[in-house]
Amino acid sequence: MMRKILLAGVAIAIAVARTALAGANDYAFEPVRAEVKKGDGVVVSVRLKHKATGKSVSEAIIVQKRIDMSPDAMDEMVSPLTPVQSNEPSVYSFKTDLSMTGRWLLSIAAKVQGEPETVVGKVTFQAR
Ligand SMILES: [Cu+2]
Repeated sequence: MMRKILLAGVAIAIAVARTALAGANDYAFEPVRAEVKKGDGVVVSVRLKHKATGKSVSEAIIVQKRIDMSPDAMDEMVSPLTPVQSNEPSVYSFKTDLSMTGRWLLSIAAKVQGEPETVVGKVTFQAR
């Protein structure tokens, strides 16, 4: 009897731990195309995915965004981002000016339905 109660307690503890682990890390932003043309009015697009299921996540609300050349040691080289309409609901697109060839890092934070934590992503784009 005691043993059964103990086992039930362990099972509950594991279930609670699993729930706590599920969170913002279950999601990932991926580039739609990691290579873009250098220039003004370039569109960069990322797709939001639920890692475990591989399903695309739509209707996320982008709460923060920044693109800079930190991968090429130019953190101060920042460009503004303007959201633009994308062809797919799970693709989030932004118009920006990539004035220099090299690597640009898009840092993005989003609110996903049913997920209390803010989902963050870092996606590198190569401007050519
Ligand atoms: Cu630069």
